[in-house]
Amino acid sequence: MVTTKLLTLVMVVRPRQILLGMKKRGFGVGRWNGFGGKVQPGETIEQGAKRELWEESSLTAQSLEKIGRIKFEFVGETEIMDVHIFRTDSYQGEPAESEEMRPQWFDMDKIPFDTMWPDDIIWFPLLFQKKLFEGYFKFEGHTTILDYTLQEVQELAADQAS
Ligand code: 6OG
Repeated sequence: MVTTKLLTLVMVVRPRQILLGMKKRGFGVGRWNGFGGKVQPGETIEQGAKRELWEESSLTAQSLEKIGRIKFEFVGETEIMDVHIFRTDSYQGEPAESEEMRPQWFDMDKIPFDTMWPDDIIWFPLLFQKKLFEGYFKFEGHTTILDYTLQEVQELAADQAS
């Protein structure tokens, strides 16, 4: 049976820079990524996104813009990761290292794609162009994309699990 796991990913931006965190443990360890994790029972996707951002970076987001949704399948695994992606440029606090993440600002033209999930280089251009998008990536292991789709969309579905 295929199950779906609801996850969040928050991209924090300031003029010409983006904040990424080096994942220190767990899924995606050793890679730079936005901040996020599993949505907990009883919270909305956006609440989960803000909570994870705060837990992992010490930043409080005033508002999050929903920018994308990507479903990830890993060959041989029955769980689909349904990742809801947000962007924010309005936040409070200073990024601080947590047990899970070591945050660092990167210039938009110096993104460390070599040490990121391989899908990122494909959808980051849409993030920078402020386009909304939906995608699906099929992975073999954690480094090979077997196939994918990525579309720009006019709007994203409301905050719901399906
Ligand atoms: P925890 O297991 O740490 O949440 N995530 C991905 N992010 C990118 N850029 N590419 C992927 O390609 C990803 N798969 C998962 C979602 C995992 C975090 O990693 C993100 C979550 O923010 C496969 O709680």
